[in-house]
Amino acid sequence: MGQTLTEKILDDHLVEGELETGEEIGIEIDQVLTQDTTGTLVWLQFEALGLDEVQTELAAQYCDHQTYQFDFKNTDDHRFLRSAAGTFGAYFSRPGNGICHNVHKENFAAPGKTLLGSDSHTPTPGGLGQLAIGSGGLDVAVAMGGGAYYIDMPEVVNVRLEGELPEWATAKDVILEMLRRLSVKGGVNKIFEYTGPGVESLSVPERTTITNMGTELGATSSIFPTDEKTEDYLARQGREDKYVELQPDEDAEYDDQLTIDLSDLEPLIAEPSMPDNVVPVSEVEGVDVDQVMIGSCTNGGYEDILPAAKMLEGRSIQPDTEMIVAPGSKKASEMLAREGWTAEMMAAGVNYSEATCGACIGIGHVPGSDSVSLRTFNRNFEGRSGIEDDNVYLCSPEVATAAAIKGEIVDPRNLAEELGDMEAPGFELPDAYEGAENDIITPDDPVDDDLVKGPNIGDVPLKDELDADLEGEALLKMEDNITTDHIIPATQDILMYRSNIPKLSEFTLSRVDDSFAQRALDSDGGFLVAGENYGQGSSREHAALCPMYLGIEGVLAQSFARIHKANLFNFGLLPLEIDAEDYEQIEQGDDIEVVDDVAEAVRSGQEEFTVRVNDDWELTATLDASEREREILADGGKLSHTKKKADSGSGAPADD
Ligand code: MIC
Ligand code: SF4
Repeated sequence: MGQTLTEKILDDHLVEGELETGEEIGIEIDQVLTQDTTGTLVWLQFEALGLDEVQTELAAQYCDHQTYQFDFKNTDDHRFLRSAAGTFGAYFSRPGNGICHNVHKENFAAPGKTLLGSDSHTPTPGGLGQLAIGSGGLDVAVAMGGGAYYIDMPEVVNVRLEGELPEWATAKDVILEMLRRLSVKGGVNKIFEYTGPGVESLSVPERTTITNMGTELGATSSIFPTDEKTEDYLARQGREDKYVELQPDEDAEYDDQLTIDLSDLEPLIAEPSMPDNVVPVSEVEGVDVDQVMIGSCTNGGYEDILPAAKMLEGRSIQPDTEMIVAPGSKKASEMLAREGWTAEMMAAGVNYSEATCGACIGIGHVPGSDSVSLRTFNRNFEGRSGIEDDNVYLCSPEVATAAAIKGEIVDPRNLAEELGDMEAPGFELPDAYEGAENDIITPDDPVDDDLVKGPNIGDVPLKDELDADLEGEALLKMEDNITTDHIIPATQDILMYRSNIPKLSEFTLSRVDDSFAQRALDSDGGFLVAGENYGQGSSREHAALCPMYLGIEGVLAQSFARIHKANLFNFGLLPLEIDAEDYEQIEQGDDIEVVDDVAEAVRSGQEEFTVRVNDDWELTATLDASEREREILADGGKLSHTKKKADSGSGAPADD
């Protein structure tokens, strides 16, 4: 039987298990990436594991999320990260050099290689045939130390692309169409493999817009085959030697299949406040727009900003609409500046930002109260922009720019007709990706060779082994699709404590209930209760670590998002699945007791647990975990588990 492209790459990297859907597999990791807000913990954990040198082919540390350095704590984090990269042997991309996914794509992404990153949009280089996966930071630290990365073998879904995109429809509309059809839960434990005749009509940057935002489907990864377009793209970066031809076998068998005819697509938009609230732009025409932003790891490339610049040439944006362009990389910025496009955009009224994530997580350009913001980003979770009750729409650069020109949401096809002289800008690659050559410090030429820790950089807390008795109050009951942005928001006031867990924990779930952290500290243990898809969104392991620090013992949810569930294991919190009826019946404040000898049951492979509520009624909860995950959980998390194994001589720190 033939293999899918995913299976081929996994097969090449398999160190444990078999490629059978749902079975746990261990794979070797070739490249890792981390960024500033998850990276500090990655390196502190790397240090705590007693590791002293990066073992992967390549490791890259980016400083991209909080580059404005409003507070010395951010600057100290960046200095620590530079020192860690220098000390342990990673590339260091300086603050302001751009978003990790964009800079990685421009400099290091390689077809056929595996990439693990402590950021949920790590799958971006799937657009050029790399198998890239997002994970919690501790998994990245272990992989960087030479350990395997473990996942349940995902279902591989074939997305067959046919036809070609019509004018004004873009790659963003392809992924918005996927979200419209499948929802933010539709990709959990799946890898989307794009095939079919439509693939060759898409350039690599268009493909990476699709693979990047596959994360919003909850997918483990997304990947395209490679072809002349991939080779040409790498050649423009001066990296043609990295090209490898990769295709699925003709008789490959997929777990599922869907077809998108590109020629049927039209400009789409995700309405507030979920990326899957997708409708045709024509349905929401006329909504007044206060702010337009082009940028992010989804649509912040040179090739994404160029269409906006072309649309704006010789025109002005509306006086009551602000438009901000935040390029994804300094290279893109430098190229656009050298070609004169930056000046064109400025002349049209655009504010030009440094290359940063920034506004995507509410750092800068926070929308005004009761206002509408159109963004080319990938997430519009409520409050993520920095203000509660925000109205953030997600769309392509073309739709965003049309709104800035008109001052309201408009289908760009209608605007073009109205203006008479605005052509569809199309999609164009630069002849050569050149610029920002001075902003990556190589491991061969490091600036520092010793760790530099400012006063805000603390230690990583450890948890004790799992107890036999687990009981406590249901401290918070939450609905479906709770994001890690709800659990630990990433806005500036909070983000600066990413390396200071006691302080950061004070903000845990504050967006849901601001009395939660104190109530958790005051109680002796306790549980969280949630609906479906708990922990979707960002990979931030702080969303498990902070509840752990506050004494939370476990989470009872209808279902979990993949990365967050792995993080719960990594920090020793028991993730139990419950059914919809029991979820309805449990109330906040109820007493929860897991009846069995929990430590023993977890280690022995028990799947069903009896949970007694208020000493009054019982429910059955399920623990879906591999043997490895059970050991980690019972030992009090992955750090304790790995240390324990090393102390007992049963494995090198990096063995798991
Ligand atoms: C995000 O888009 O939410 C982030 C900020 O990039 C996160 C990482 C983080 O929380 O630092 C992610 O996607 O993993
Ligand atoms: Fe940065 Fe936003 Fe991309 Fe996350 S989604 S990496 S915050 S640009």
